[in-house]
Amino acid sequence: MWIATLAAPVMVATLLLAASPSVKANAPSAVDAAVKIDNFVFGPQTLTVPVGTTVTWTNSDDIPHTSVSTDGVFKSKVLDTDEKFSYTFTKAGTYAYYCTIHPKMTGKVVVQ
Ligand SMILES: [Cu+2]
Repeated sequence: MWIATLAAPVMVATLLLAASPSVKANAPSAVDAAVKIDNFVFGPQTLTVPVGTTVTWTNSDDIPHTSVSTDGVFKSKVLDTDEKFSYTFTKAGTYAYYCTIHPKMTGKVVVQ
């Protein structure tokens, strides 16, 4: 009796924990994803998304950055703090990009 009372909430918690990742995995294809620019880093550095996803870069840094495709597929303007740039990926592939102001800042979008 005592054990059953204790076990019930634990079981509920376990079920909730087990359920949350599968809920995400079963959700319809994402239509948007985000890259945050902060402290001279694109995060996540590699973003994997389904075809048709709109990716939005947000500059959370206090200095300007850009997001420019290495292959010329997309090119943001200079983004000041809190400015955003979006691009919709309609073809599968790997899209490397960098910040033209700080070329050592690089990132990648993998479209599947
Ligand atoms: Cu930069």
